[in-house]
Amino acid sequence: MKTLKTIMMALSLAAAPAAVLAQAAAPAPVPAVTTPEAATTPVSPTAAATPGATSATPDAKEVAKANTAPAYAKIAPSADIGQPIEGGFKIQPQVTSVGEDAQWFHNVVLMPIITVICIFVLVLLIYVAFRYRAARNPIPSKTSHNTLIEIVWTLAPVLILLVIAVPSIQLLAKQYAPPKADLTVKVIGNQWYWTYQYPDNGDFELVSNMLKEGVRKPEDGPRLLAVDERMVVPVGAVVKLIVTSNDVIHSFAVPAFWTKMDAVPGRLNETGFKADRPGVYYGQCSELCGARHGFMPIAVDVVSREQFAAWVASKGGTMPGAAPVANPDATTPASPATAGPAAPAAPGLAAPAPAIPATGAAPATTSQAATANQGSQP
Ligand SMILES: [Cu+2]
Repeated sequence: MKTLKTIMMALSLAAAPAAVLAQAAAPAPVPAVTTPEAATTPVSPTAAATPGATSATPDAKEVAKANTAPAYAKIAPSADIGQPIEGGFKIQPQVTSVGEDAQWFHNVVLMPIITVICIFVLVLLIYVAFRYRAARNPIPSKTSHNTLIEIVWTLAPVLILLVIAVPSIQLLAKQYAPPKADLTVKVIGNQWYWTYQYPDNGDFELVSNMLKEGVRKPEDGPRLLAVDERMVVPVGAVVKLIVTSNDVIHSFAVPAFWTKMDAVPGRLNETGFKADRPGVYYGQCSELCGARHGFMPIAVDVVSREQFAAWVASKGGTMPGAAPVANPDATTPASPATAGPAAPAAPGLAAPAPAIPATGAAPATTSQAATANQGSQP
């Protein structure tokens, strides 16, 4: 037995340096990481800004530039919503109905109950420590049973838990049974940036990197939260998020939506939200994922349906059912973009404008690593 123990200890000691080396190797130095990641970043249909893609379809892009699509302008963030505030310690203002319910549950049910219980227990402790101290109470009571008080201290917590359980289970049910989605966005975590795919809109893809200081402008958002490519969704639309990862476990979290979902390699997780108020909403990766975990923020633009359609067009995507539904004057010739794979029509998300690849092609932001913003900003 002793021999076995010795062998096990020797083995674990021998393995320790190897384990340390393996861990040290994982977070590779930043400069070295840049190039391989740039190479491994998946090439997207909208990667027209990269040199290779541009040369592949020069004609289509020229035609697109000649067309007049409604321009999409990034909306400016406002300090009172969708981002942390200086000295703030409360839950961010919620803009989804699930978030509002959760906030109500926290503020109206949980916090008062916790506060009352904590104060009650504290007062009891202070009273007992003072009243029954040795100097004041030299002969202690030998009472060991009291039926009434035992019933009370068993029933009271049970009742409190029941009061909490009802709204809690209702909230869980609401979170996990969302209404039918109007729009699906596939969210992919990468070390250390996010990619967003829009399968309902021609399956284009965005690569979203944090904007470094010096590149970031005030209208991009706060430091460490501003990104070059924001996810854009229409206001009031039920958005289904399919969340996964390319490398390690990340977590997609936007506090103002009450949305948080792990991005696990090889697995598709689903969550969603329906934002009821336009604006820019920031979040962060919420699963420790490596050296630059703190530098892969999330920014979501919630915009009107018209703006969303314009944005989709600016990315070379299409709106589902755009041609038959949204364009009453059918004289408009079919644009090259409408020849894309037809996605199932989402009711209420029809485009108000013909789906035409936009003029304002995105700057070359799609093939960079998380650390790079070189040349990506005008
Ligand atoms: Cu991460």
